[in-house]
Amino acid sequence: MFKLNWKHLGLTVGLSLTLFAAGCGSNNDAGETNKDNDDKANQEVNIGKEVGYKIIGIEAGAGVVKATENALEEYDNLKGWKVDTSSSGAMATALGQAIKKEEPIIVTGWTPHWKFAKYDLKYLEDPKEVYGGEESIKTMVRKDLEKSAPNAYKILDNFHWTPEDMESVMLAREEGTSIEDAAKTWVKENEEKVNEWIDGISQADGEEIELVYVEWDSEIASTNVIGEVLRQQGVKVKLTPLDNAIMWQSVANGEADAMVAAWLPATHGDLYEEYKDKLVDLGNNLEGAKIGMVVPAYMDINSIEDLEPAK
Ligand code: PBE
Repeated sequence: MFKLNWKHLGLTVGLSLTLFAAGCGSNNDAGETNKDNDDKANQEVNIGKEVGYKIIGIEAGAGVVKATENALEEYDNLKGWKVDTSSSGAMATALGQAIKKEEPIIVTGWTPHWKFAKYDLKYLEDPKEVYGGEESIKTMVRKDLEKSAPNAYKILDNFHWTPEDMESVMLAREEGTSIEDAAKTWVKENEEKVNEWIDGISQADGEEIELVYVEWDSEIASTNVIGEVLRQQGVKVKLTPLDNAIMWQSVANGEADAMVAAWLPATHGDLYEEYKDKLVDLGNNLEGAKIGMVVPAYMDINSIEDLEPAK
């Protein structure tokens, strides 16, 4: 009780000082202060209006696009908003152009991604947790791969790296290196890590493997790196880009051998439920992934809940 009174007293004194200071300001310079306030009111930005109540999406089949469509349903303030689908490349171009002009933009984003190294960005808070929390990326292979390609299977099972590893490959490619060279360089410079993946592997000559992936920057990086390691061990490797749902389906029905692009539990949760009984889950190849709405750090907004409803 006693303590509380003292706190109150402190607050009162503090408040009076603030009022006093504010009072002094308007006495000395009343006109100026009013003008400032007027300007502020006029400048009141409506981010929703500025971005046309639109979120820049990527490929229609991506989990982050589906999650964003869910967000538009879940958040009352996002009634009337739209998510534009295109491609990961188009999203990155739009983001780069907006940042050049310091214009507002909202994109469907994910980590790991080179955009966080290149630009100052932030995730909008998602109090309803529509985008889920931290995710892992998992490796899924077809049934019986262990029998037909035991060495490749073991290497895929051992494949595990960090968001920083993945980002460095993505960044090299973004800066103009071909993905083949970026993957080779990473493998060369990370011998210790790669040696753990190929530990105990006898040369896998004669084994063949088809890796399927989606042309997202993160998956281009991971698939090419593990592809390069398999190749160096004598495996004949084919990389096939597909749509997300088809990627899952092709490994589940045995048309393709493996994928290292399963984002779980949330992003690809629906596809996992559909196909999990037909797949062999080789566990995480990366921890610390995330998806969400991403904006440039200069935008004066922090939460999805603060976006204005469409008019
Ligand atoms: N992504 C990258 C994918 C998973 C990997 C976030 C664009 C998706 O949304 O499905």
